[in-house]
Amino acid sequence: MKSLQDTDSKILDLIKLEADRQEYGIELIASENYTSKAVMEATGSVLTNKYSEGYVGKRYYGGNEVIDQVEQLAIDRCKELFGCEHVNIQPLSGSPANAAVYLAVLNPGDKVLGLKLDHGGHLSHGHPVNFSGILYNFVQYEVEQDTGRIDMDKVREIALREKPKMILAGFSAYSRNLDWKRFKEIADEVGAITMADISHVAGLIAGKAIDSPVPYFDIVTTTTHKTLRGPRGAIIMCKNAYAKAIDKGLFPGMQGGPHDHVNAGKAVAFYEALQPEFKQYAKKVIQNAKAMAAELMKRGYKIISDGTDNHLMVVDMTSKGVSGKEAEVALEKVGISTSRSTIPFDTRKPMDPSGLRLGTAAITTRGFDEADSVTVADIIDRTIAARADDSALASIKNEIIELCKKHPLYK
Ligand code: DSN
Repeated sequence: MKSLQDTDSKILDLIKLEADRQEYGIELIASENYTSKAVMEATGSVLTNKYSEGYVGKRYYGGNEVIDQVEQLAIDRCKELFGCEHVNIQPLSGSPANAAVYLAVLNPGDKVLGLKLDHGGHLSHGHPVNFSGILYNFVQYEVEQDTGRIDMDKVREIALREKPKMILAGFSAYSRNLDWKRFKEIADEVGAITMADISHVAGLIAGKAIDSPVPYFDIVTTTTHKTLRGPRGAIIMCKNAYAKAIDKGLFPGMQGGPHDHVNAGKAVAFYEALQPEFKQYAKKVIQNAKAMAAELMKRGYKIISDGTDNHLMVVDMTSKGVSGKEAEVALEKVGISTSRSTIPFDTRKPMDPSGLRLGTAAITTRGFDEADSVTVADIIDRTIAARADDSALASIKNEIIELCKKHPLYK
């Protein structure tokens, strides 16, 4: 068998270029992180060769005695990590996980409450262009214009009025903690199923830095590659009462063969997240985000909800006279990766919205502390101010390379 070096130098060179980009750039995309080499070894292993449709001990293919052990290990570790009753570790990613849940517990046309996309929700939480909004009757709740926060009394009002079959709590761009208990109380009042999508904050929950919906909610989905720092993929946790429906919804309902190499990577990530250092990591992610947000606000940047409780913040860049896209492009020139974002009640279009979403999961993994996070805020501010000055941007880029060298990643 030949290696990449022997067969495809083009792809090998591109991988090296991307490794350099990651090593010498500052990653502030809130949904990204750096996995360990151990996670990458598992995902790059021979497990990629196997077909194993079905579940542990009940496969539709032979030769699965090792895969069964891999999957069972991932399940056991996940249960220990999150304290869930049941988990399906096969979802390929976040949207398929959510789709499998809907398929398992809803009928097309059923009513669901979910947070609106431009208020911090996710496409798969009922946006009209997404399968979720096309197949199901999502009613969207919002954040308040003056506080940037979800008002739980309003969620209750909507729930009492709409009587949804399911209430979905979760986000991809909301920087405040959700009141899981209150969501559950409201759901109980109207007889709704509770579903949480903790994709963004799963690592913070696993590291016990913020509260978990697992004790309260019927179903909890999460991707595994954001703050949880595993391979790209997802899981669905649920109460035992939903286990059969969820497993059937995922396979054969939604997916075919699981990606066993990725599931092995998930098992490694769960093991890593069970170690005491991961608790420190989760705590530091939040400290770094708070430090960065405070510094940006000190410099006149408007942050939605005026700060953060988690790893992310959404900055209204129009407070500095630039759009989210202009800011993203300027920052990319100096080696800082960010993602433009709509802000609540945005008057601009999604391709060029008002906001910029920043997150500290990745920089914390490479060892940035609060002082470094303040430095990053300073660099962001100087980059935005110098966005038309190529020589100033070139010198900031060098500064960033030096900062990254102080915190080596894989090299
Ligand atoms: N694309 C992810 C994010 O950036 O939040 C969510 O799917």
